[in-house]
Amino acid sequence: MSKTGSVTKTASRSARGSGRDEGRVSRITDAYEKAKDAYAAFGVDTGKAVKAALDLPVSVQCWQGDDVTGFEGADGITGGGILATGNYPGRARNGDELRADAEFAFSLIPGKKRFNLHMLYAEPEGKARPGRDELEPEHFKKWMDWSKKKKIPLDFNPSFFSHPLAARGYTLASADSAVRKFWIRHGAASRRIASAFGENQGSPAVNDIWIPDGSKDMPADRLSPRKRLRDALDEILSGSLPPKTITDAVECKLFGIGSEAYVVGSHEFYMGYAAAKRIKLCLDTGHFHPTETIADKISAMLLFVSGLLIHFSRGLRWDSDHVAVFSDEMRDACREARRTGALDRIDFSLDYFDASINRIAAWAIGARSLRKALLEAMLEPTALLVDAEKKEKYHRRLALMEELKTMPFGAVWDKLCLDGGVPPGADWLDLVDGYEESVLLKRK
Ligand code: RNT
Ligand code: ZN
Repeated sequence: MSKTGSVTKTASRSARGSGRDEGRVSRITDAYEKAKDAYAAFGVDTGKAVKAALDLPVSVQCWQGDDVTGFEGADGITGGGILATGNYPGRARNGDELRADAEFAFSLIPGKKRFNLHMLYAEPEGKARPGRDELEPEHFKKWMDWSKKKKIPLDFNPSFFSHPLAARGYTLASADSAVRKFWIRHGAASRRIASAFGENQGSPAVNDIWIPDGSKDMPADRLSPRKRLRDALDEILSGSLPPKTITDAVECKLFGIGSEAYVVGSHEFYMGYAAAKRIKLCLDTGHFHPTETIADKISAMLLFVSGLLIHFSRGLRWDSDHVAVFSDEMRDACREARRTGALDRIDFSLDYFDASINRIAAWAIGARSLRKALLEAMLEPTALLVDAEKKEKYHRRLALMEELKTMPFGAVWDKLCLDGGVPPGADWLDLVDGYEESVLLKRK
């Protein structure tokens, strides 16, 4: 490349990337002012909506940064139905790289962020690595220090997969009591670590229990594993920890790789369990039948569980973990979440892992999409819709819903990006290219 070419490229990168190019900013501001009037005609205050959307925390999943590998020396070997496919260069290989990548990704994602860790990402000192049932908060000291310094609260997950004791397909529901007890100790340890995160950050860390247990083919006994899972969960959750430090959640699933015929922790199982225990239920958008979406479940479940954790993912044929996008499902779920008026009981998070594209872009695509969907939800003139409904003017309700789809939403989104201090539009892509060149491609 010629010298001039490279200089021009760099200059345009930084101007577009920063979003501070004056012409660009004033074009965005002009478009926003017009959009503001258009929304005001429906009684919507765009300024308030932008602020409210920026204020909702989005929990970003650490595992997109390294293909759910973790730091146990597994080197890309996963199991228990967790399978990242693809071979894009630049995977984070240790905690420092993962933290650096996450920080860079955060600079592209507007609004409040949290970071979601798994037990696999412990960084114990010394040679002998403690077993997964022996891990303690001290093994996450680097994460906690980073979290405090960067003001990024942490969430957590026990890891019931990619482990020899998960190889037979059953963990907490295992008929082998030694296996089951190991995983019960693991689950209990994860809660103590999450609670330490909560203490450190001054707000609860969500600890989400998902297990892969299930059967490839039709089981003859569906009940016994479910009884064992119920009892194991009871044991794990019996440890009393200050509620201001930890929020317990359980995650259901329809099927996984190797558990096509039967999943112990199915939707009905955890729906019942979370309701009985008054804990949070995790709804992962990739964990239901292909035409089944989660939006309608939100208001139903909120009546019976303490709250919801939503994992935004994207099911595609056999996979439940494609990068989340601004889909009808995501938009419907965010709208429904807001309409319930219970946003304080709902945690928004991302759960996918794609190793075939730039991993930082994967983070940014999902998180920006989710923030967009939250903004769109905040911009809805819900009172108008409800009013039409109350008056049984259903044509009016439907017509308004249709009109709202073509509002100048993009202009408000760009303004949100500026207010959130991140690049508007597609400007962030050049920054990703720069980071790929200078950091990711140097990793061998
Ligand atoms: C798996 C669940 C679970 C995991 C993460 C890594 O199907 O969705 O949430 O994806 O914990
Ligand atoms: Zn999930």
